[in-house]
Amino acid sequence: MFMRIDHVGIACHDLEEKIAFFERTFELTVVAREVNEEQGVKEAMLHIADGEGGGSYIQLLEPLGPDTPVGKFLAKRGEGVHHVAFGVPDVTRALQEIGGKGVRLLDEKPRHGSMGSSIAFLHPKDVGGMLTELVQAPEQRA
Ligand code: CMX
Ligand code: CO
Repeated sequence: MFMRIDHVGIACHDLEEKIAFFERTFELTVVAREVNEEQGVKEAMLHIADGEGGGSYIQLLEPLGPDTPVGKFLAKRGEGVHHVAFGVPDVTRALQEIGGKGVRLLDEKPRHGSMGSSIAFLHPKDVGGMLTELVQAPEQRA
């Protein structure tokens, strides 16, 4: 079902400061910056490697406000790993299969994600405390 780890999402207060840290410390490069109003975030993708079915990235996330998923997370837990995203060939199909196994879906249907991808989230309480994202890259076909 999972082809790779697409990205690890990291919540931060100051996106520009964290981008500078990751570039300087790990020699990573920002390949995309986006404001995603629907998810309530300003974000940057830093490229790590390319693999079968797509690349892998670090996703830095700054909330657009306190009453957003990442805003609430920061207030409660502070900066750190917010979610892990797995690459799947078909996110709609993966949602059906995973939902059928009793895991709560935060998205019944895919939403718009970074760089033209389709994404959906699974409830962290049903996945061992890990907020889990499914990602279908734009070039992937069922
Ligand atoms: N990782 C692990 N556990 C988490 C979590 C996270 N990121 N966010 C919340 N939780 C836990 C909380 O600790 C809480 O547990 P307790 O009841 O034991 O305290 C429980 O889940 C409920 O959390 P909450 O603080 O009451 O927050 P909400 O219910 O309002 O929302 C969640 C939680 C996961 C449903 C919501 O954040 C969500 O829908 N997330 C998906 C969308 C998202 O995160 N988008 C931003 C990223 C966009 C992108 O990657 O492109
Ligand atoms: Co993500």
